[in-house]
Amino acid sequence: MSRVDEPWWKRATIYQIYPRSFADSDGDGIGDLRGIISKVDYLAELGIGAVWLSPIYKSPHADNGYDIADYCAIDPVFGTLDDFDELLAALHARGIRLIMDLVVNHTSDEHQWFKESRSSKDDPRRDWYWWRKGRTAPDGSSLPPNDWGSFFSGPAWTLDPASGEYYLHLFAPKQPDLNWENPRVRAAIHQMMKWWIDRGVDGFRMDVINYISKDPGLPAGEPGPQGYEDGSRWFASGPHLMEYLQEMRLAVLSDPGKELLTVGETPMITPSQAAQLTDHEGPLDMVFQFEHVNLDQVGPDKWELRPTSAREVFGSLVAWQHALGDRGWNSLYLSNHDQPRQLSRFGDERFRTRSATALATALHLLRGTPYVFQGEELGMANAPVASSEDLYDIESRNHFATAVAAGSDPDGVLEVFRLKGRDNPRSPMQWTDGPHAGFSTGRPWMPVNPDYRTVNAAAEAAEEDSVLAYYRRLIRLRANSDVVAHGSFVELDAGDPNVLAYRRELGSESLLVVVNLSGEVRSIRLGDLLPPEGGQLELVLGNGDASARDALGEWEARVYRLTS
Ligand code: ISL
Repeated sequence: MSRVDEPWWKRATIYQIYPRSFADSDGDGIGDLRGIISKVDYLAELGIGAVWLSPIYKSPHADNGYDIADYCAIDPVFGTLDDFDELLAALHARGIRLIMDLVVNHTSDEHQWFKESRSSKDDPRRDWYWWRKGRTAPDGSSLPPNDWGSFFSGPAWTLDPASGEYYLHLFAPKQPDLNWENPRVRAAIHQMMKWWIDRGVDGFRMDVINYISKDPGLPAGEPGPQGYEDGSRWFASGPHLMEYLQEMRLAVLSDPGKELLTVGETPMITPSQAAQLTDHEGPLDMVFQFEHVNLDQVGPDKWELRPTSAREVFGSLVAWQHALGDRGWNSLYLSNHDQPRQLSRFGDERFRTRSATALATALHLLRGTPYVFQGEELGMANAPVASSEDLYDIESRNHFATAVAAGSDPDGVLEVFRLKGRDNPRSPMQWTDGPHAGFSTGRPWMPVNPDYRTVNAAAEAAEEDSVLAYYRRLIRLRANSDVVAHGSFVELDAGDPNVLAYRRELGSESLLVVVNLSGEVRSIRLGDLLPPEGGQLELVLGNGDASARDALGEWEARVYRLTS
């Protein structure tokens, strides 16, 4: 396949920026667009092909911007539309595309649409949201229409006293769900997306996009956490999902001259559903599935945890390699703004550089598109949580209050947040060893991780064997390699469950990847990992000295090109 007719996102690495924590230009302690502009050369040097920019739209920030009050306005805390246009031009000038975060399962309750919808039962926008009468309890009191729980604790319904009706919010009460059954809602979203495309953006990451089609009866769910029902069987991947996404693709995303990327965030999606959404006729290019990042969850309660390991995580990712094969396309990620930092969760801070680069090697050379969450390329670790004062995320703050009120030990709840809370990845980017790690000249909205004095971009840019230097090499290897972008995936048995081994093959080209996903030395038999026709091994990338042919050091990763 020539480079001309391949989709650009099969060769690119995509970098997620959480604007609040990336770079602050005006000293208010919150990252902003001009801060990102000041870092575009850093992004270009990293070699990424696109930026996924988490929400920058007008918002009351109940959920750090995933509660949008105006889809076509930049929130003043992040800057202006002129700043946005300047950032877009600066990225494009460096060959970097920009993917916007599309949050359209819900709006903010401060969006004009919701204000009108709530104003009266007869308002033309009433059915732009899910309004329902409540039930009556035996004692005559009012109950929500069903017992679905919110992802952010409490019920998924809030009573509007003025109308006596309840509105649905799968997340916070300040995030009312849009009613996608209504064609006027869909048309308004399409119009907004076209507005951003006309402004020059290169695609969308679609927030919980498989929640937009719900069973209109909103039936009772299964027993869920905190005594509420888990309604996900009725709101995830509902009856009209394919229809709504195909309609969106035709209406907005099919301009052949634009090569727009669509990546859907799809919690609970199965491999067959993902293949249907992302195959050649599918409406999306790829999806974020959650199997590997939920292996540590027991049942429907996110906070009921069990131990997991890097090997188990990659076992799941390998299964998805087979499941999508050449039918669909995988997003490859281990962390993001909702997931703990992969070094702390799946790696080993005692082997920081080795384990950070081992995880990256194992992930990036799989078949799919890799995503790097800001700071991952530095080996940044989870933000410390000493007390409930260190909880900033609405999901964690609500759960902490609910769990402690129900009698849970506060320290036990904090320990669970240290393992799975969404504050873990959100501490400010660590640029230098100076005040506030060079993130801001003011007091950051969230403390910088104290390890910034040694873990920072400036220090690592100067070191040949730093995590940053390795990521630059790894990202360029993918960008310049047809076999990584387009090759098949061949799973191998390295003879040790802690060693991940696979080949990527395209015609006569073949890469062999072997990674020790543990903190112990492991023996391997490289000869057993060659294809039937054999071949010579040429080391093209590694995080160790590769001196022992048949033994991998702790967290050692090697990539060989096979030559006949
Ligand atoms: O917390 C999670 C990871 O375990 C998920 O439940 C996450 O909340 C879910 O994937 C939805 O995430 C997206 O939508 C939310 C927003 O809070 C997240 O930041 C966003 O990524 C509501 O918009």
